[in-house]
Formats: sequence, C-alpha cells, structure tokens
Amino acid sequence: CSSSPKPPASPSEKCGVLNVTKITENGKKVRKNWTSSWTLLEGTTLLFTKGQGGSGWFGGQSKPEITVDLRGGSVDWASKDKSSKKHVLELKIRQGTELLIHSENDNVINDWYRALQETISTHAWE
Ligand code: I3S
Repeated sequence: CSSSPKPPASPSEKCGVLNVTKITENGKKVRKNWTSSWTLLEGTTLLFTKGQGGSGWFGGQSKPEITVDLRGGSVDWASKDKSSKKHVLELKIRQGTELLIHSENDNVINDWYRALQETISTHAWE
C-alpha cells in the first residue's frame, strides 16, 4: 500500500495482486470467472479492482469491482473440490456470497490468510 495516504500501514491495511472469483452469490452458485485483481484490505473492508499490474488504485481511475465487508464472514483454505489450484482461500461473507482467492505464491496467500483471519476475529462481535 505504498501510495496509501497514511503510512506506515497498520496491520489491517494490506494490498496486492490476487486472482479472485465469485463462486456463490445470494446463496446461488455462479460460474467461476478468475480475474487478476488489485486487492486492498482497509479496516474491515476488502476491495477488488481489475488488475492494474501492481500500480494500485489510488490515483488510478479504476473503481472497485467487488467490495466486501468482512465482519461476520469466515475464511479458510478451499477444499480440493472447490478448485484444482493450490493456495486457494475460500472467503464466505454475508448475504450468501462466497469468493475464492488465489495466488501462485504461497507466502503471499499465507499472509492474506493471516490478515483476513485477524480482521474477521478482531471484529467478530460487531
Ligand atoms: O470449478 P470448475 O468449473 O472446474 O472451474 C474451472 C472453470 O471455471 C474453468 O473455466 P471454464 O470451464 O468456464 O472455461 C476455469 O478456467 C478453471 O480455472 C476453473 O477451475 P479451477 O480449478 O482452476 O478453479
């Protein structure tokens, strides 16, 4: 989050490029559409924008494609039947929406797993 207006980043602020797809919306299964997305975690909000090649979305004209409130959600490693890829997280959020989040890099995805879990558990009672 180098272009963040308030460095240094707090633990609840994180960004990077991830592959993301919705798999369920309003409790209904939807067709996968893996998209490389610039991803920003800020507080309890997770935003995805279409891949910007790492330039970020501050100062860019791109608008968030998906905005997620993590409160009341859950994150876990996706089971094999959800994706054939390695390093995939399954994020369940309110209103019956499920996303898969993937990175080729296991350090990257492990960091995201920790950050998302920390955010969700910290705000579990809100
Ligand atoms: O769960 P699925 O249906 O096997 O997911 C795969 C498909 O979405 C596939 O696209 P099309 O079948 O729409 O062409 C994607 O290319 C694959 O990446 C999906 O599977 P993985 O296992 O990569 O999530």
